[in-house]
Amino acid sequence: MMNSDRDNLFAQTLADPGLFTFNESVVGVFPDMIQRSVPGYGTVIAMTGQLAARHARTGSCIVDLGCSLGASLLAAASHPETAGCELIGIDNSPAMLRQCRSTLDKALPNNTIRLQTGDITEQHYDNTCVFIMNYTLQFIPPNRRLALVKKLRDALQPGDILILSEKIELAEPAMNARMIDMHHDFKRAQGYSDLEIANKRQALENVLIPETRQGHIDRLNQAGFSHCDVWFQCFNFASFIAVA
Ligand code: GEK
Repeated sequence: MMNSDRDNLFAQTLADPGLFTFNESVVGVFPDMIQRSVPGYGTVIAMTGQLAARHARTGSCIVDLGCSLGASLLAAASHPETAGCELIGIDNSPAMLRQCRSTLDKALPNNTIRLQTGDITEQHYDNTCVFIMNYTLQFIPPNRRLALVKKLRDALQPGDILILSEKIELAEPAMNARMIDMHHDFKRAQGYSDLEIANKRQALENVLIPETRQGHIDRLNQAGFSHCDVWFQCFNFASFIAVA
């Protein structure tokens, strides 16, 4: 794991909880926060690198959408098969990308990874073999998700892939409630207090909008992907592979 301050952003009762944003204070604790909040995160990032390596095509791009501090880019770059590809990270938080640049340069001096500040729904994409979108589509307004996924599909050749990881909702309400409880148990076991868990939940309300596994699979098919399935799930966090 990258070095990181401990996340205690939600440890106090919040007078004005506001909406969750990816600002400087989040950036400082981000690696600790995501590791202790997303069950299976380390596995997903490592396997993302492996999947990117298997699908790397020389002369094309591997693009990480919502790259945050570049964990997936580093995982991809650690495989020699990706050396013939251009690695690109896109994020709309300038604070996040500043820290990402310094993290990447420390870990991989002389790297040629390109970082772009911008909204992933507004970019033009082409000549890509692997799109990585780990825990980012959930922050895009639902009515803009299909257009984005279609754009990604159109920039891929048959056999190329999209790796998509998301917090999901379970179709059956009782099972959904159980999964949420299991996730909260995980966070408690990671040292978060009940107050922190409740505050974070409130801050993410209407900001992080999860969908069901089937909802994601239907959209991927509708966007023109030929095959898709879940390759990893831990509680209510799932990772999909969609093959163009
Ligand atoms: C990881 N993938 O470590 N355009 C660009 N970036 C965006 C947008 C947008 N419209 N909306 C949100 N972001 C990373 C983790 S974090 C997930 C991804 C989380 C960015 C936002 O700035 C943040 O860096 C990232 O998407 C989501 O595997 O914090 O739960």
